[in-house]
Amino acid sequence: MVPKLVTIERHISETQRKFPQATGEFSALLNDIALAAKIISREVNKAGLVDVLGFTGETNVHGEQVQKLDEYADAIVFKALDHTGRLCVMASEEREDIIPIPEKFPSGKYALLYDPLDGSSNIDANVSIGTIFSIYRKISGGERGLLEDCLQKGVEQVAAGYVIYGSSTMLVFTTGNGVSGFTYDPSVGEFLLSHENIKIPKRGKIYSVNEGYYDRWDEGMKKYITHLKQSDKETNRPYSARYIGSLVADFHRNLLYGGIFLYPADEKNPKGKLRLMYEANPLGFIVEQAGGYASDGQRRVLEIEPEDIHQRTPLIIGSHDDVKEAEEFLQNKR
Ligand code: P6P
Repeated sequence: MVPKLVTIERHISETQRKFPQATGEFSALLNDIALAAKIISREVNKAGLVDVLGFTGETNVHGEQVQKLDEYADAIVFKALDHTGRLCVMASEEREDIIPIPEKFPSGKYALLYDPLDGSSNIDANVSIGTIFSIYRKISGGERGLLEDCLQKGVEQVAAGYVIYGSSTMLVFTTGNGVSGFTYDPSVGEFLLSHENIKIPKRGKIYSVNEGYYDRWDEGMKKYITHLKQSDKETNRPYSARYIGSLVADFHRNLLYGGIFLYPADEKNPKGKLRLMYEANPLGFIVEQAGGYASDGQRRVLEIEPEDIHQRTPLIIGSHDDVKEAEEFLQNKR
């Protein structure tokens, strides 16, 4: 029997029949992103063989050493999307300011924010890394996009997704009608539907946090992690500790198996380490569409009013009941 071969185009056209507000624009935009993912995947998968490893000697806007693959992925995403006429503006983790669409190309209806290669410090160790993206509708007047098109609350996203470059390359995204996962088949050069309508278990038994920072945490965080380590048959405790140190990989495992990922505020990072606009918001949109929840410890991440495209936020994300329980500890209610 020939398996049902559902490509991204077919899946979106079938979805948009059920949800008329989804437009063909999404198909095209997500296919442009899929093209970038295919090219980045090729480079990531041969990184050990070709001289794309090693530092460029430059640092990015955050003062972090930039690996060649970071720059490469950033440029690939930009080049795959700059001429399509679907975007009015872009913003990238690798670039200080918003990225205008070149005048020679038409401007479109959407703004794209992206982290071209998250977890890139793990490249040399062959650990899974990822690309994360977030899409908003243009809200500013005039033809070309502006900063305000990029600085919208997470609840305003119209689509979000990530690519995980692991044992296989997967594209996981939502357009607000559930979460779908596509696995790349290099032999045909297509992403094929492999995980339809992903739902995260309401409660998991995995927790993901860098416990090396224990001494920097506040009391609520220390009590929560201690709580997870105590045995309790009813709530499946003790939980198992799983921490890859690559956000997309940790998030993806918890999305499929259930669990909670925490990168809280601490003495050294009062706003946490992760970025709101191109890490917390897109993953927050995805996890909520899958039945989970994302918080900064005090409130829903998607409700945070952004002030800067690179602003950081604490991120507690994963199974709904786990994140809600963590909030109780972090708000010192337990
Ligand atoms: P730490 C990778 O550098 C990253 O940005 C995320 O992918 C990951 O979740 C986090 O930082 C790991 O940070 O402080 O635990 O090494």
